[in-house]
Amino acid sequence: ELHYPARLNCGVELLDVSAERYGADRPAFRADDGECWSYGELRARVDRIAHVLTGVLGVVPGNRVLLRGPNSPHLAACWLAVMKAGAVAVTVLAAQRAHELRKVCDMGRISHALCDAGALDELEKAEIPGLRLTPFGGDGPGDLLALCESQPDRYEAVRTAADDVAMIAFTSGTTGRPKGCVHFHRDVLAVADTFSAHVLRPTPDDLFAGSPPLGFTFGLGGLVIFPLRAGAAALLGQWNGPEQMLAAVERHRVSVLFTAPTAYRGMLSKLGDASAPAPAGRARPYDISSLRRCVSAGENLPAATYEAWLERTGLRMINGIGATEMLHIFVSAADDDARPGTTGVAVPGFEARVVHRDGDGLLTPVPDGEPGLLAVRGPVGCRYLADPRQREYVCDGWNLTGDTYIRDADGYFRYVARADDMIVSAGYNIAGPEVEEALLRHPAVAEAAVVGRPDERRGQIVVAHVVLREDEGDAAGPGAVTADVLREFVTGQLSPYKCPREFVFADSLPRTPTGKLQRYVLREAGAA
Ligand code: 3SK
Repeated sequence: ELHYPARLNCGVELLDVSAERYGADRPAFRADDGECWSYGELRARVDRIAHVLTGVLGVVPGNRVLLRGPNSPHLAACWLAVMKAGAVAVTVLAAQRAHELRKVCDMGRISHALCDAGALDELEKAEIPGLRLTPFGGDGPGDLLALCESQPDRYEAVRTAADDVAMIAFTSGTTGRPKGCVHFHRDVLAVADTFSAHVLRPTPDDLFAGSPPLGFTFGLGGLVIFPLRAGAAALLGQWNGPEQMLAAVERHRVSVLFTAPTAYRGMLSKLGDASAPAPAGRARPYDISSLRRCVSAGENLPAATYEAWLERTGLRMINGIGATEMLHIFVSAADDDARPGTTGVAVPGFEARVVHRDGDGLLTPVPDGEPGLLAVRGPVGCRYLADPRQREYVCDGWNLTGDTYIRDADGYFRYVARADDMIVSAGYNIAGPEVEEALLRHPAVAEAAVVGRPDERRGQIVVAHVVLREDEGDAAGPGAVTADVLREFVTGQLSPYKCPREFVFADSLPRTPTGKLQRYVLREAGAA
């Protein structure tokens, strides 16, 4: 069990305590252009921002401060300064548009915003009444960094309580209806002291990098909280596509990578065979030998992707399931404990089980080997900001994540589907992800989404939306990969009733800004 003192400021713990423990000269944040801030330099920058927040912008403890921008050392420094000032960070995705920002500011009662100077447009367009907006990284006299110049480089952090609110993370999940998830100062440390400390096990020599934005708690944890708690460094930037990510790993010698299964598949398609010649446009193959930990979350990791990554890189991915409601990952496994095709076991500090929920909200355990709802409890949990959906998420002290899982007899959890992604066709229960996994084994298939479409006779029929890989499609000859080819391919692996009746070929699939598949968009389009 984790024990934290009653007074705890997670910004101080992540920065000042780590600087003291591991050395203020050690690297903390790196940027793609080669800039590197040590722990000591980061602390000075954060403390000056905290002075500006409280002394110039009038932020008081408990104020909610919106943070917006692409991943960068400056954005992460702003987040730490908000923590030290005892205010509440509401980090949003750079991809969010004016009407979405308006909603977040309204629901989150945001008083101040710190925004990357390159990402101001949508926030200005949103015209949020009473919002005090300060840009950073620009060149105006009102820019945060200009305001920092005259500030002292040490700041006495607010002595927050461990149970004071540190952040509100907004999620629209895969359904498009936003919810604000409230997390305390102790929660921020708890995710580092559970998943990161026991499963990831970073060292101070690690360099973390990855694609998830800091506005998604997968990114905030993986690229700020975990490296700082371990005295390690993070490379913070934006990489558009697999080639840029592979090049960044090679150039900076990244050792810990956080990204989603789709990105791992994208990188695999650019890595080719270990013995193959360099990809077009490169003198030699990517050298990613610095990698030692590859974390996959945000979506289910198909066994085929896990195995292909292992074969190509020699590395066993760390699969995990997390949720914005739970802040980070709570079921996972690494090294010899990893079992392909499963997500893993409850992370030390958490309990997980598979349950059935009756009409009164009572939970009963489901026997091993049978599907049911994943329920989890531990040091962090769901606290929605004034939302009746709280009662659906938290029942009897357990958090119901909305995922259907099977627990194997040995305690490993096997993903089936999001509970609302189950397809019922002619009385059969079909999990879309199982069919997607079968499709993804075909070399020409880059992405797949399998959903149900209403059908008079069968209730629903199985429809597969498929994106073909450009190169593989060409190799097979244009038009060679047809619905019949894929149907036969799936029937070779799964019972015929699971086989899609219809195939829709597309150039891309609808995804949330955090990269999750929006199956509901495909379902609604099919039902219309
Ligand atoms: O939502 C998710 O999938 C997730 C995964 C890992 C860590 C955090 C989150 C929110």
